Amino acid sequence: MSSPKVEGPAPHSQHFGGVAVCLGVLCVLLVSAILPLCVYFSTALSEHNIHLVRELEQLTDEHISLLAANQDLMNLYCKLSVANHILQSDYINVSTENQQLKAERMNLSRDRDGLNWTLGVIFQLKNFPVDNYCPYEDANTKDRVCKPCQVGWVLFQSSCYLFLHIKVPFGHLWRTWQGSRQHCKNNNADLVDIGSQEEQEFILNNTQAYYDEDHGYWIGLTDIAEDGQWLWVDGRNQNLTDGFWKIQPVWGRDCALTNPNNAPLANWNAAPCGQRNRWICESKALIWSG
Ligand SMILES: [Ca+2]
Repeated sequence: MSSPKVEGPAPHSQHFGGVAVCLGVLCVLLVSAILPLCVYFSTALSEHNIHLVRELEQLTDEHISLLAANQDLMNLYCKLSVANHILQSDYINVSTENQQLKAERMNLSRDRDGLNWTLGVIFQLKNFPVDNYCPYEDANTKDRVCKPCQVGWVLFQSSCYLFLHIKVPFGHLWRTWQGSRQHCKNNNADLVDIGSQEEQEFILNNTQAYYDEDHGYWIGLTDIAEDGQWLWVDGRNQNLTDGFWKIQPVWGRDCALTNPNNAPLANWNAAPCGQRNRWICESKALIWSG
């Protein structure tokens, strides 16, 4: 009889055992490799997370600060808007006041110029006829109101005129050129000086033909000092080709008169200075506003 034969492990079982051991070793190796990595990454993630939390806290703080700053800026903007509105209102008020002050300044300048004019007129007078220029407005209160011209005189531009056809209707009161001039001087005036077409036309509108066509109204123009040299009473030269002559003056006729019988702009005649005529006085207006 044969004894039972003891058999060793089967070849494929030995093979699996080896594989299992290898796998086990491999697992151990893997675990030993992964574990540090897990620890590492876990630590890293934790640190990163902490860092992010801090950044978040900083950003939150900054956000709160920015919100506060924004609120401050909004408040400041509101205050500045109110201040701007007030300034605009003030600017409009100041501009209006400025316009009013400019207007007042213009009025004051005009008043000053007018007063200087009046003073200049008064200073030229030997005696100021206050009753003629500034009659009582109210006899009870004795308040005076000054007028540009004396009573009976006519204002035109910056002058006053006295046409003597009113006060001397009769021939025996007509005067020579010198006598007429003296009458004007006695009234703080002089014979009229005609310096413009407007003045010439004004003169003609206030005179009238009388007696005959040789008679007119003496004006302040003569060549009595030097024949042919026609001068106004203020010494100003009058060219024979200018002015409003009807015809060229001839020798022996040394004083000029304006003649209502002639055309308005071909109007002046020369006449003997001793001829008696009506006359026209002119003086500066006492009040003149320019
Ligand atoms: Ca004049």
